[in-house]
Amino acid sequence: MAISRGFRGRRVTEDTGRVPPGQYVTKDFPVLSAGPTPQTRLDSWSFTIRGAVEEPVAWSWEEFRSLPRETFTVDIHCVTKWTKLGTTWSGVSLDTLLAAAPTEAAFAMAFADGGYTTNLPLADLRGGRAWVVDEYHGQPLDPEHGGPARLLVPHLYFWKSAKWVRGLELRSVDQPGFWEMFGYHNYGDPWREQRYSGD
Ligand SMILES: Nc1nc2c(c(=O)[nH]1)N[C@H]1C(S)=C(S)[C@@H](COP(=O)(O)O)O[C@H]1N2
Ligand SMILES: [Mo]
Repeated sequence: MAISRGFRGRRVTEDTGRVPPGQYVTKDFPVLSAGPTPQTRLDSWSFTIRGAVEEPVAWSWEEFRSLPRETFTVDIHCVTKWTKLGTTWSGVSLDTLLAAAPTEAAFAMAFADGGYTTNLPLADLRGGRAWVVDEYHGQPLDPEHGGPARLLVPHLYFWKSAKWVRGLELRSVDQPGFWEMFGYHNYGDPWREQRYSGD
């Protein structure tokens, strides 16, 4: 049987430097949700930064859409071992959002419609490494992939990229989010294979 070159996984080998240990490359975009896809009307959507801030700050959908935007291409890595290379997103940098909420806090809990949460060091949301995205490859983000807007933190495993994100609660003390409470690693660096607590 003839096997076409494209099916032998050469691409995986070529891109070895881009694929973290234990991951395989997929062209699909799997959907992984712990519950049903919430339906949030844009006129009742907001993104809020609250908690350890002087004043909570919130953006309506219109306000969010008028913030300075970035389009960027990154690789994403799911703890279930798929990696998707070269995904292009548009949205607002967390640097832009956090600039409106001066804080001494070192941690954030992202919260989302449907009740999902995930915890991150605030430092990982700064430095041009994290966004709230609402477009994928030039189209509005599909609800099943987190639309209208999701967190995107591509340098950590994809469970840290909360779909249907509605805000951040800033905290001086770190606490585990949804999957972190169920045994996922607290930090989740794919290059160090921090999949489960104890890794
Ligand atoms: N709100 C919410 N965000 C979530 C999840 C979820 O269940 N609910 N699953 C996480 C996990 S485990 C992964 S791998 C990615 C999957 O995103 P996708 O469905 O767009 O591939 O979303 C993350 N964000
Ligand atoms: Mo995941």
